Amino acid sequence: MVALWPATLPRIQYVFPDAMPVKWTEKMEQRRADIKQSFLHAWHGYKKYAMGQDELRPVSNTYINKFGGWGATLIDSLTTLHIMGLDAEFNEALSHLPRDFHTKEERLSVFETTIRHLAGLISAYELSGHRHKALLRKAEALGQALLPAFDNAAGYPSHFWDQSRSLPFDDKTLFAEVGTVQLEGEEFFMLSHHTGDTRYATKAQTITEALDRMGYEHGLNIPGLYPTHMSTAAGGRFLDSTCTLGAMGDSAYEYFLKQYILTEGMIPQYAKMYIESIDNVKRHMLYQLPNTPLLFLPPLDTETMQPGEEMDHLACFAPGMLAIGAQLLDRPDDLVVAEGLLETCVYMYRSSSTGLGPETWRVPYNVEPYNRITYAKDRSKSREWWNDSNATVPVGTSRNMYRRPVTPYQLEGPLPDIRGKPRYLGLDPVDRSYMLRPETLESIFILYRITGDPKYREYGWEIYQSIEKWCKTPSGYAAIRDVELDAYANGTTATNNWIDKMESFLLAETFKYLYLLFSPPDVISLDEYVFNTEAHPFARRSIDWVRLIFPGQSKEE
Ligand code: DMJ
Repeated sequence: MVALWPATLPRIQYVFPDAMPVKWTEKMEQRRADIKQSFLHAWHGYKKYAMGQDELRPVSNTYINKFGGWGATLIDSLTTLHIMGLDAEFNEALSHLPRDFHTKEERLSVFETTIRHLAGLISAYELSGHRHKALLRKAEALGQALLPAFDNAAGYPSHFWDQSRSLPFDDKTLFAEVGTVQLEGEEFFMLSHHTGDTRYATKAQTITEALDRMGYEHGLNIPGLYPTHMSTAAGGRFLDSTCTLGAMGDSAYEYFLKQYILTEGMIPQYAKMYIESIDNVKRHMLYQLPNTPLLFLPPLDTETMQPGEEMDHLACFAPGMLAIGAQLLDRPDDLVVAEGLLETCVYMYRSSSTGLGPETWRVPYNVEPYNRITYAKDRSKSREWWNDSNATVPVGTSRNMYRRPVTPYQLEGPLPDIRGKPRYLGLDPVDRSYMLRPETLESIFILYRITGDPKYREYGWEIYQSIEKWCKTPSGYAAIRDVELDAYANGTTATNNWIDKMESFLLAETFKYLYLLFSPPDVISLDEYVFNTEAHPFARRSIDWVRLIFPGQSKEE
């Protein structure tokens, strides 16, 4: 691991007790070991049937290329291999890195290539102590291959890029993709930092400046609530009015905050943009199911002010983001909201017959706009939503904010099962597939590290067991068609619920967050690292970010 340094921003993680009871520690270590074996199962299947290709197809034992054919899973797995201490596998993976980054694909996703490949390479370079220069050389080659995709009037990354003709697929892109390359701007910042070539950081900052200047004339109806579709033509205006923290919007908000962390608070602009967005998200987009702790974050049409009817799994990254922002920017209510949103995401897992969460679900018709005071009252009178009156699980813990002592070893045995119970009225899955997505586990990991509440480990463990039960194939892990398997008549089995698909984020994110959830809290501490949206950690460090991002200017100028 790279050398650590004292952060100047407020502490993020909970102060965990130095020693835990041996029995409890052993149990957590066993879980961590099991998760590592699961990751290895997927890695070995990929290695056997798909090494160097983008994705294993875990049912047919074939492969598919859809990210340039450069070995998306291989590159996306590097950081997890390293964190899990799988040195032989890590070194073997290095010998299979692509020779170059040329592709004949007409629709190369600039966003996916940046978050998976570019971030994967730079983060692996850092984690392995800067020893493997090939990782940095590859990252630079990839960075150079991607730069022309920003050559449009707006300076935004194209959505799809035709590399061989050096042409965009069309003149449209997505807010999540525009906003996210800022951190890949982190990658781009990091690339500039490691190579000394400031072009990457400048590209990223140009986008931040453009977003920061956006107003009504660009199609922005409410400050900080950016719609999803954007034009890459001059002016770079929005093409629709729907704002979401789910698909097509998600990681841009995440990156406002993470850029602030990466640059160690030296550039207040990022925090300002984050706060503006989150304040308006809470004001206009957040709902509570009355008398429950469940919160919802559906999309909003910022023109008609009509909320969407569904919430998607992708939005379940938001609790983790809000919790980190709460700690760093002294926003205690954001932690309350984070916990409430995560309860909803977890509820969708725990209430399904497979224990896995659907891709999308309906927001109940009787939700009410979030109100801090009503919500606090409802929370104080309701016990944990899954805790029956006769349940015996003591989950009394603390929130880091208030620094009460935590007693994780009191949590013995499984959480009460709620599967037999009817769901809250109207809270039903819509798209019932589970795509092996990480967002809920990501937030569970972050909330655990921030609150120290042991229930989060139990939530994570249940999800892991469900993945093992329903998704494991002889060569890897498959996405599944229906999290409500019982809905199938005629004895449908786990096997014919499988989809022949194993996205690289299973190895990059899902298993990594699970593994870290059961690791000691100083393993990739949130006070030392910031994750990109694909769970590749970058070491926080004290460098002259201002000079890097605004070349030619110094702090004094
Ligand atoms: C990942 O590639 C990243 O987490 C991205 O930000 C959103 N979608 C997938 C996982 O669901």
